[in-house]
Amino acid sequence: MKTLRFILGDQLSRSVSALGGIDPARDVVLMVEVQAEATYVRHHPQKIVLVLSAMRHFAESLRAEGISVDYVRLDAAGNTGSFTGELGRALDRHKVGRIVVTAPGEWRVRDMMQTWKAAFGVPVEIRDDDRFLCTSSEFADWAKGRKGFRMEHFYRQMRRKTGWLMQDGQPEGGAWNYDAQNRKALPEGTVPPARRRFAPDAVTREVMGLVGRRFADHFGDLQSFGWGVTRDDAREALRFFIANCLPGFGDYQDAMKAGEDWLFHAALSPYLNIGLLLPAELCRAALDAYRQGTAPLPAVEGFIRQILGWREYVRGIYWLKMPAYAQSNFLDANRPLPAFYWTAETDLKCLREAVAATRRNAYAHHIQRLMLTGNFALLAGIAPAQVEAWYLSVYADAFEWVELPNTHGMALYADGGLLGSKPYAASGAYINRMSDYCAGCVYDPKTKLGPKACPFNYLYWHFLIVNEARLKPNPRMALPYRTLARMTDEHRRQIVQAARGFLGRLESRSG
Ligand code: FAD
Ligand code: DLZ
Ligand code: SF4
Repeated sequence: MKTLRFILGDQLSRSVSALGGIDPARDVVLMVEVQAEATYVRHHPQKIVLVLSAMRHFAESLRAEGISVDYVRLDAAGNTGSFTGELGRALDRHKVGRIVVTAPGEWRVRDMMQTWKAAFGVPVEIRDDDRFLCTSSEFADWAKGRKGFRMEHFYRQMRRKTGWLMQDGQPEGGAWNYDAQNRKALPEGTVPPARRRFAPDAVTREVMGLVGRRFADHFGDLQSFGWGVTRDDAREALRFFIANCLPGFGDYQDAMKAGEDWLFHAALSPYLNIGLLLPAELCRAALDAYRQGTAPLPAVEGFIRQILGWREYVRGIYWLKMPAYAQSNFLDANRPLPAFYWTAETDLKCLREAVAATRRNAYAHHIQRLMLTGNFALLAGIAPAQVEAWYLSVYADAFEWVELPNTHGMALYADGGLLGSKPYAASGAYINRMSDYCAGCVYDPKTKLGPKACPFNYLYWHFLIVNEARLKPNPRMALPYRTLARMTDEHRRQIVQAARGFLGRLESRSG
């Protein structure tokens, strides 16, 4: 039976299930560039270029194998602009007995796919996405009957299942976790490895022209595009990371430094999330480095934890809890997103750096996302849906299955502790300890009140005050609430006054 195999822009793996059993002599692969996918949130131009250029290269690699690919460009005549519209047009071009797809990464698209059989009168086979290390049903089994979910418990089960960094049923080195050794600030004079970037080829340059014309009003620089767009590029980026960055990954995982956009991070998430790399190959490459003695155990364990643990865990939560998950707002946060998230115009230097890096690269490393833009949105009580729309649009690696749990659960605690055990709330002291931003800031991280006071300081205590009823019962919040209890009423009043003044000024500049 002739089959139409519809491949989406984040399914660019030769091993993707929709291509399983393909008959090149008979079947057709459909790939479509559509306006709706670039605008359901206004994606950073670099993300659009990455996806479209990688799609074009992937289509060429299939054609080189002798597979017939029906590829619709964004500017093709008659392009309807949506997956459903383009599938309908493709079915007019090809008489097929069935459609095969791989389950998408977003709830929104899953809903769409479920309408196709009735809309087109052709059977639609939705295959599992088996590019992950844990299936959704395996995750549901793990979650069944548990009162609370903790990444650590899930991660240990995944270590046992894969046998990675395990010896005789015990964790390699005797510990599951080397986080205590992995929290160093960057010592003065340490120079992170210069990052390997990829010069745009002719295909990418053509896409850049198209994106520049169509999406000129989207947030983000386009000309600094330097992402790889093929599997070969992505593998080269992986080799570079393993050789040059992995040895320092553990030590400086939580560090931040002005002007250093990548530090020792992998910058591989965009490739993983569109399918140019697979999670198992990243973990195996790190394990090889450990065995060969080129990377220490805390770094390798820390890296594998992010992929085998966090990445799989957030995906599990997403499919287990959606669509209700996105609706919760445990802290009743409802302020509008401040304008500086789009402009970088703020006198808080740490936030200015994080937003500017985001604009430059469509990338910010995890601690910038969690402890700067995320922490600020948490402390300032910004409405989760607005923060989530921002994260989904500004990063090259942003797809809802991974963005939403990280933002809604980890950064904003909007799920009331389903994903993490306590809010990642921090004052200026934390940022000062882990970065060099404060030295160049108009505010002072050691000052608690007054015009020089770091806003993170009074916002932190204000956050604890206004959320006391919700957060005080949490045993993991006992320490800060004991400190709060020792404050005089007058001190509390001054904190509230300072925070309200700051938030009022912020709100008048929201956008
Ligand atoms: P590294 O720090 O080098 O980590 C290695 C790999 O581990 C990453 O490539 C990534 O695939 C995986 N990883 C690490 N942490 C996480 C995590 N918390 N969740 C899932 N995977 C993880 N990641 C995305 O891929 N897409 C997103 O849209 C996204 N949104 C986020 C939003 C917020 C508010 C926060 C706090 C985190 C978000 N993350 C997201 C997780 C994490 O910040 C990025 O995966 C990471 O910064 C990617 O850069 P890297 O490849 O240099 O990662
Ligand atoms: C992100 C994105 C963009 C910008 N454009 C396209 C596109 O034109 N065609 C396509 O197939 N996929 C695109 N994508 C990725 C999709 O948004 C992604 O596949 C869905 O969100 C499902 O996760
Ligand atoms: Fe950020 Fe406060 Fe430090 Fe300024 S003083 S860089 S606002 S933490």
